Amino acid sequence: MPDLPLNGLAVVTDPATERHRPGAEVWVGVRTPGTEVPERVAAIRDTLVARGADLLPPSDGDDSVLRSLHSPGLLAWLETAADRWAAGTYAEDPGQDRVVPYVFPTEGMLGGLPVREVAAPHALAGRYCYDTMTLVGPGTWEAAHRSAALARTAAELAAGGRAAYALCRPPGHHAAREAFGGSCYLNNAAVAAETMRRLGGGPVAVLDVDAHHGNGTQALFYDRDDVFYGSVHVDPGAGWFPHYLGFADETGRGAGRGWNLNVPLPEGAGDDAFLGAVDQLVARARRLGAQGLVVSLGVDAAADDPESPLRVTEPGYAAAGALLRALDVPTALVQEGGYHLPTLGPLVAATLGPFAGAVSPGGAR
Ligand code: SP5
Ligand code: ZN
Repeated sequence: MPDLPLNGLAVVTDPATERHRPGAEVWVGVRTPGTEVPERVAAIRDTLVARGADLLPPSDGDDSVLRSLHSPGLLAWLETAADRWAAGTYAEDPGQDRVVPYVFPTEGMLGGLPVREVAAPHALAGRYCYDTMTLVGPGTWEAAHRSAALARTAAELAAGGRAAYALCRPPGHHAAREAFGGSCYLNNAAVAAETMRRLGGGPVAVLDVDAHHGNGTQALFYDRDDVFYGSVHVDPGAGWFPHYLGFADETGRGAGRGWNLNVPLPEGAGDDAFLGAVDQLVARARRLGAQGLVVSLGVDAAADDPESPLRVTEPGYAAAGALLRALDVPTALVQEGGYHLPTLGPLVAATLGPFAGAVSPGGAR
C-alpha cells in the first residue's frame, strides 16, 4: 500500500509536550535511560507535517472533564510534586533529582485501615504512582496537563465532524482515577472519550491498539455502559506490563458487563493476529452502537519496537487504520506508546492515512 497523504488531517500539538523530561526509568531497581523520550514528539510531528497534515494548538477550555476522571489528590500531587521534591534535599542526598517512589501503601500493607494523609515527598511519591518507571520532573505536570487538553481538543474537533489526532506526550492509557504509572500520568484517551460523551449523543468506543493493555482506561470505564473499552495487546500473563490486568476474562462489571473486551496476543504475533483482533474490537464497538471513536494509538506493537515482542508491520498499521476508519463514526486518535524513533513517524502516519483527505472522515453526527 503506498503512503497516503495526510492533507487536511487535524493534528493537535503543543511544545509543552517536549518539556517532560523523565530523565530515566528505574526498572528492577536500576536507573535505565528510558524510552519515553521528548524526541518522540518531533519524530512524529515532522513526518506528519511532511505528509501534509495541519498543525493546530489546543482550544481554550476547562479541566472539568479531567477533574471528573482523576481524583483531586492525584491531580494536586502531580501539579506540585516536582516543586515539593526540589524543596527537599533529594537531589544532593541521596542524589535523586526526579520524584521516584520507594514505598507503596498497597491494600495488603494497610489491611483495611485508611491511607493516612502524609507530608513527606518521598512517602507521597508512592501514594499515587504504582511503579518506579514513571518519574516526575519540572516539566511533567505542564506536559501531562497540556496533553490532556490536546486530547480534549481532538474530541471537540471530531464531534464537529473533523477527524483529529492529538500528539499527546506523555501517554495516558495506564493512568487510572487515582493511580498513575507505565510512563503515563493523566489519561488522555479517557479525557477524549468523556468529552465526546458530553458533546455527542450516543455511546463512545475507546479502541486501544498500543502493545500494552490500557489498564487505566479500562479501570475508568469498567462499570459504565456508555463507554466501551476494547484493547489488543501482548498477553500480560506472558510477563508483560501491566502484568496484573489485560486478561480476556475482564469483561466489565455491573452495568458495564460486556462493555470491556481484551484480546491478548502471544509474543511474536504479527499482522494477521493483530488485524484479527482489531477487527473483533471494531465489530464489538459496532454491535454496541458506538457513535464516537477514540483510538489509543500506540505503535509499540511494531516489529522494531524495544518495548514489546509483537511484530506488526507498517502496512499492518495502515490496514488497522482502515479497519478503524470503517466504523465510520466521528473519531479522535490519541498518541500512546511507540519507542523506535526511526520508524515512529511512518508508523503513526500509516495508521492515520485512512482518516485523512475526506472533509468529514467518520462523518459529522
Ligand atoms: C504507554 C506505554 O507504552 N507504556 C508502556 C510502558 C511499559 N514499560 C515497561 C518497561 C519494562 C522494562 N523495560 C525494559 C526495556 C527493555 N528493552
Ligand atoms: Zn505501550
